[in-house]
Amino acid sequence: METNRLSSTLTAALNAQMTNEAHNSQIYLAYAAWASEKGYGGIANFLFRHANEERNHMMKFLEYILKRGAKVIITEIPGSGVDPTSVNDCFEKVFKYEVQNTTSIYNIVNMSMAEKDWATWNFLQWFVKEQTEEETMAMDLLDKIKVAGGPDAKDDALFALNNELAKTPDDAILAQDVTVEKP
Ligand code: OFO
Repeated sequence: METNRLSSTLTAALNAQMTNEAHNSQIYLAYAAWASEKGYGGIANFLFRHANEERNHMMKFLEYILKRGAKVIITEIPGSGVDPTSVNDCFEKVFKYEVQNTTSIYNIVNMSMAEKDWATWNFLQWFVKEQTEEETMAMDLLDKIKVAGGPDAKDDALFALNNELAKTPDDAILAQDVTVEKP
């Protein structure tokens, strides 16, 4: 008896997204190692934690494909590309990759809607929210580096930023969580 509840199109798209999440994890991992090598332990810690988050996202896609009775296909994970040239470049790249990932998630949302596969549509809403959070996190990073001097940030400003990021919470605050008391 056929128990697969995913179309072949969505199976391919969800498998590809599973690999995208693994790829993003590799990128955070590489940037964390780069930051650590440069002596930015706090920034490295922040990026290592995000590498784990992306790995968790990969697992969610894997589990969803399995739970819907479809085939998980594990492929090669692309490399992380070239190292950042500076902290500013690192944060700009993080933002760029997060936006790319959002676009990719939105494409699968569109596909699930076209197929009226509401289970997949519903599953993906968690990621829509997560990507909003991660884009906010990346924008916050860019704001912080901008205040520190952007591409011209001096060592003392980078030192302060490094210390701050070691303690920065993993989750950004979303607009829908804001109240008058807690703006
Ligand atoms: Fe998987 O959340 Fe970012 O990319």
